Amino acid sequence: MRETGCTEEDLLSFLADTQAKDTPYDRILSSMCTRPHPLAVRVHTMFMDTNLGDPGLFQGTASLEQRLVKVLGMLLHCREAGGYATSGGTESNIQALRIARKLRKVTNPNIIIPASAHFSFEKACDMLCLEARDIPLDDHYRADIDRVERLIDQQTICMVGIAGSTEYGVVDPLEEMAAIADSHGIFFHVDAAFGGLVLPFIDGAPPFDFAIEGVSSISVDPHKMGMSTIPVGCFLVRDPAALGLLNIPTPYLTVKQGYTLSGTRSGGAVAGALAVLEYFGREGMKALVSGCMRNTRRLIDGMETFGYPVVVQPQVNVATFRCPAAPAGWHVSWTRHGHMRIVCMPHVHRDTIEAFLKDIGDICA
Ligand code: 0PR
Repeated sequence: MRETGCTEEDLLSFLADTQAKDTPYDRILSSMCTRPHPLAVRVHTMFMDTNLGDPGLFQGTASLEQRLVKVLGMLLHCREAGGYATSGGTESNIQALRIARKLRKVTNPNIIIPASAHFSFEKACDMLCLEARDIPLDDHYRADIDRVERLIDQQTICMVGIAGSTEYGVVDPLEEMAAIADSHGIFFHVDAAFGGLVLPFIDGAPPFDFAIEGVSSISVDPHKMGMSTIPVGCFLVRDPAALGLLNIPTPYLTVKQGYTLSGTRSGGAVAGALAVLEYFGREGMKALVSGCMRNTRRLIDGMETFGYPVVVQPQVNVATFRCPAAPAGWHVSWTRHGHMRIVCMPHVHRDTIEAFLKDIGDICA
């Protein structure tokens, strides 16, 4: 550390120069995050000094968190769901597995999980000493329902399904999976970190949430399609009492026990997330999602015109292509199977898609 501090002017100039090295969102086609809504930024600033880790001190902000849980619980068809604002899908997925582990005490616990699952589950299994049993995928990159049952045994504590997979944007056969989990009395967690704020706004989308009877818990992230600031996810459980399984004593805080994984947590992004959802309402979210889905379809049409077929028809705004290389200056990502992957987030406007397609066309020419 410097002995004497530098001037604010020098510091801000250094920070601005450094920030200029970041890739601007206009060129990012690989991210599930996006530029936050201006309202989220404003509200985040308003609440940035609050600490939800000690909710008795910030009762107003804590009530906003509970309101966020209520809004998302109702959207996902469980008015009575319990939950809290996490740092994102990773924390929510870890918490789901912690609950499942406490519900069924066995000596060598395993979980049944689609091979397409997000890598956060690998972290969770490592931390919780769980064996992960992969469900092979079908031709549509979804969990192959015919291969689920045989993976289950007496040591299985949880099954996971994905609503809007990270790489291919597809939804697992969740109703069938839930029925199997239910028939074995197994906790069933749906990772809707991405799809949870997309699927409710698409007409004809498959059921994925608490409307399916066997669904025990859900991860849904406002910091993805909810246009909030980072970090805010939400972990929801059908039975609020399940959260109590995670309680540990917090003797010197304003509340005497807590179930969250993180300790200190800013209320900034949480209040911002709620603000965006209230400001948009279902209509606004539907308009946002429709735009992203329209752009996804335009991208697919355009890519196919150039002879780069879509790998699988996505159910959310994530498209994958059999295409060997991206034009210079664009950030796409590549799936573990070597397919080009583009996420049509709100910052990826129609103009952006057209500019990308033009550059792809120039490569072809
Ligand atoms: N579950 C699913 C289905 C996800 O897609 C992700 C993240 C998670 C859980 C974990 O969420 P958190 O990262 O909030 O803990 N999916 C993206 C991914 O890993 C996250 C991301 C976002 C990656 C922006 C890169 C990026 O630039 O691909």
